[in-house]
Amino acid sequence: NAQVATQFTLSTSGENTIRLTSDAENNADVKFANWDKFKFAPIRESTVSRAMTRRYFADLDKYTESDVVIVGAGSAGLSAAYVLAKNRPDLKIAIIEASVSPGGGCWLGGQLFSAMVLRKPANIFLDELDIAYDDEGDYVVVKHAALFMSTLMSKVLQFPNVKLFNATAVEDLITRRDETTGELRIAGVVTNWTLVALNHDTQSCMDPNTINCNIVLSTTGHDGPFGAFSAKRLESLGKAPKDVTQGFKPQSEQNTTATAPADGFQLGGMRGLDMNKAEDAIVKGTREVVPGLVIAGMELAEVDGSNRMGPTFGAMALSGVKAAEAVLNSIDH
Ligand code: AHZ
Repeated sequence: NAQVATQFTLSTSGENTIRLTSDAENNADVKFANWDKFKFAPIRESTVSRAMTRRYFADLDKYTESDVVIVGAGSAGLSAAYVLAKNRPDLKIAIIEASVSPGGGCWLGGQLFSAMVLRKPANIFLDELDIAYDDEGDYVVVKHAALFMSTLMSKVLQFPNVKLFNATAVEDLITRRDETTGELRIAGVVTNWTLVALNHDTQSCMDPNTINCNIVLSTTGHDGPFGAFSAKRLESLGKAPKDVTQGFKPQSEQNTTATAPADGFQLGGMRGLDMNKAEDAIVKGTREVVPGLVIAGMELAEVDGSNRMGPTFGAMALSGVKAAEAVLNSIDH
């Protein structure tokens, strides 16, 4: 008997039942619920308020000391969050996203087109997430960028050790100077509701909130109202990245003993579009830029002066994977 029956019970009365029966021989036989008798379970309004606020403030309390803070929930930040949360359930991972809707620039492939291109070997990450694609040889195509983003986001949000605080902007970094070495270290982030952060000019001072952590992973994309935030803060601190002073160079050409120029650090600034150069440079350049701060994704192009890649997304996923490695390396050593 090829009959398949699915039953969704909407109330315990047994009357409000949706029964969907598909019969291979007689096509679909759909029996609808008795909607006249339909009724939700009762609730008091304050119960809804408490259900939300109690959990939110418990999360704020819990994550105010985090192991990792990820700034920006775009493709790079969420890819890193996935790898970190999956491999290290012992870590508390807070994701701070300025927008109400997380996902960054990864809801469309490019312009207004749905399909999303990733160059190999980034398909390995799609396999890990169980996302289907067309294999076109050197590259693969996911039928809709939103399929990639929604799958990634849904997996990240299900990890018990991850909390996403959206509609919240990082507006500064917590910095500490090591008393013996004099070295500057990033020790957390300064946050505010995004709507407040956008209105500092129109309101009297509204002080921010803070989160301390062992390491910040900044993935705020390229320059914009909030974007490239940590890179710009580093510049204002006159703080040179650890490996390069200006412009991305292949590892072999990097002067690892380079120090900040006397007049401070200048951002490289994102350069013009070159898919072949850009994606390799972002993945290779992903690193702990200064102690306590890993930068990944397109924000790195602002630091290193590397090219933009436009609508190919493999580098965002794999930069996230490499960033997770850099975060763990920093935490464990
Ligand atoms: O809202 C931003 C977005 O979701 C968020 N964000 C930016 N500044 C923030 C701040 N505090 C909290 N100060 C902040 N959140 O960071 C997210 C960045 O996502 P994204 O998709 O823009 O960056 P990405 O590096 O993950 O991916 C970039 C993909 C590319 S490449 C490219 C090009 O070459 O032109 N364009 C895009 C969008």
